Amino acid sequence: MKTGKRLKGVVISKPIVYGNIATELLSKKTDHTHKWTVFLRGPNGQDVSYFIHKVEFKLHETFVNNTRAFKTPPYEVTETGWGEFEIITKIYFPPMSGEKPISLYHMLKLYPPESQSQTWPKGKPVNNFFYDELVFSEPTEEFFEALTKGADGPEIPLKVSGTQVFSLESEAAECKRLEAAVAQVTGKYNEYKDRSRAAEIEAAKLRRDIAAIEAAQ
Ligand code: SLL
Repeated sequence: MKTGKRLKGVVISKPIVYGNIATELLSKKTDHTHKWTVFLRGPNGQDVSYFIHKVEFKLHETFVNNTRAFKTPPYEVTETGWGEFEIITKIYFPPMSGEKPISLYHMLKLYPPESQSQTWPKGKPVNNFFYDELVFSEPTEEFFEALTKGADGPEIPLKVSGTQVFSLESEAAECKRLEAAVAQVTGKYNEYKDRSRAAEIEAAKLRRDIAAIEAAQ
């Protein structure tokens, strides 16, 4: 029965990967310099259409028909062009979910990072994609059922392989890096706190000395 009733206190999140890959065109017949693909998919390359109704990519207005909509996967646009711009990816959920669409803002990258531009091998693809999670708070009963029943296989791969660069292993490694950074910052903070306390003590002592000298005059 379609009730639209929401499940109190339930939060469910779905991992996604979105972004673009670009390669330089080696033979340029027009002013187009790159071929690129912008996409939205599961981090394991898996189908995410069981909880998505439609995906819309809004390209720069210099493109013909610049809003490209897909009701079925793959959710991706491949184009050729000459410039970088922001792409808005709007994700629509099934009507029974009662969820508003979510917009993701992605900067299309065609060129390697500045620091690597001299050494970048010709024709090597430039990747610019991100891991994120769509969070559904108090989903409707029907949407909850779709979200939980549709998942097939692990949602996040255990290890990095090929183009699957987000994994539980890389997430754990990033946690370690963040913990090390926090420890380093805390260490520095304590070090500066000690130095600042010592300087305050020294300043107080100097103020007392000055007062004593002034009193003696
Ligand atoms: C820039 N602000 O100047 C950006 C705009 C637009 C890129 C980039 C169109 C391709 C076509 C195209 O690549 N536009 O003509 O179909 O860098």
